[in-house]
Amino acid sequence: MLTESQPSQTQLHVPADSPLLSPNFTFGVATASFQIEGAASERLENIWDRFCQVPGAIKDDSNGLVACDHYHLWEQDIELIASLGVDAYRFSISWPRVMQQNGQLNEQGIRFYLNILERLIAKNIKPYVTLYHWDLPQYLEDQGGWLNRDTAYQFKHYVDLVSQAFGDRVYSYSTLNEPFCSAYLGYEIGIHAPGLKSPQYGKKAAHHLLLAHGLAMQVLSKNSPNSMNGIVLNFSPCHSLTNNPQDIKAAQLADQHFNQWYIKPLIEGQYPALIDQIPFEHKPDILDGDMQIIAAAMDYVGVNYYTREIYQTDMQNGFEKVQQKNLPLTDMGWEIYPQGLTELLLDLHNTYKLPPIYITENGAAMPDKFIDNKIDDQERLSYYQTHLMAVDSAIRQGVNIKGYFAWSLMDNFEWAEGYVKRFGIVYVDYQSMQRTIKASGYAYRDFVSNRPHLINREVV
Ligand code: GCO
Repeated sequence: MLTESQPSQTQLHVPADSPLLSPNFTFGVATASFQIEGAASERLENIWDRFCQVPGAIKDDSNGLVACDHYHLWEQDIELIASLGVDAYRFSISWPRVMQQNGQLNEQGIRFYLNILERLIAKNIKPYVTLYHWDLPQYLEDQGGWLNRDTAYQFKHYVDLVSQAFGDRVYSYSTLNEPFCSAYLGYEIGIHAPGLKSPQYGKKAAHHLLLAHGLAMQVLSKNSPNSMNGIVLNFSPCHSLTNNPQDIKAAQLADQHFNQWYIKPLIEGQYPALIDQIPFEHKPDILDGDMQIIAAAMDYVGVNYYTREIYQTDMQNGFEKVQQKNLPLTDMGWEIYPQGLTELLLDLHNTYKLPPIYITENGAAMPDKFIDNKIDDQERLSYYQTHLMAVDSAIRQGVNIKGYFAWSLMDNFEWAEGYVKRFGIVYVDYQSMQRTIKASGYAYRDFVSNRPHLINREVV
């Protein structure tokens, strides 16, 4: 099913002394359950199944019922991952696939992931498992979802059972992927599932997500003490449109809301000072002991980076996002701004006492053209080139970064954007389900496969 059609292409390259070439630096590819698996009838309904039924919620009116059909094609997909020569594969567990509504494991769902874990290990690919990439079982949403504190305890229970079932097969666990997106996009502005919209909801949902993370960390340190356990956060550096103090303040405020609100409690056990300024009705319900639970020690922090944002002052909310014209954009309309990744990593390093960092997602949607059985995605390739150099630069300036994952292994269901936006380094034909490696995928393969320690090993 995989077409062999390598386009002529540019390569990815870094200087010979680049820290990215160290044998200890991990390269991987990433996916998420709802975005690729399909086979919806073999699991419980989740909040994205329901959200996809809301007219207008998904740009192309699509859903995750089939997606990339990875549930049935997982064996060839692991062959594909192995053929790229990567060290690691980051994927997520679908909570509604492995749990039943009665709180017991769904053995068939567990088997699916055990097969994947065992195959990856057999192929010497490290499994990086995300435990929550946004697909909450719908029955829990019916009980309030992330606005209900009990959901955090339900998550703990689910993590307890799956981590026991997976035993020592998992190299690394992330509790949550991007709690900002779950909380803000899902409960505050409603452009993601479950589609609730209230300024009062975002930070309440966020608190329960962070609590769920902390509770899960307790379970993981008991059930899986040898895996590397942490969380994955998304960040966009917030820049001000002008040097005017009002705009600078606006950008700082946005940064507190969208970036610091998540990392600070995890590392320092407290929310940013902003918590004293927001209206009482917007504040989370923090019980005694919550902040200690949230600030559990982590083995690593995952950083997802795509772009920066630009803000100006606004009388109502204090800040307003500015869409600048004439900037280089991806197909998502996101500015291509690699220096933002270096800046972000240095900022995090200078502000917090962090465990090692992994870049758990970075990549770009581009308007791919399938011509002569080839996808010559030079723009995506150049995005990877410049962002790898941004990571190189941050490491040279002292940031402890241990790995990099391309988002994404293959084109998939891009949430509210449906299937129109393509992030893969592998192209997916959604009719035939055929996978075709893009020029960027070949370049990534050649880059990771030709690292000096691998070449030397072959020679010996
Ligand atoms: C994310 C998501 C991915 C998206 C990607 C592009 O963690 O934001 O993990 O699911 O597809 O970010 O928007």
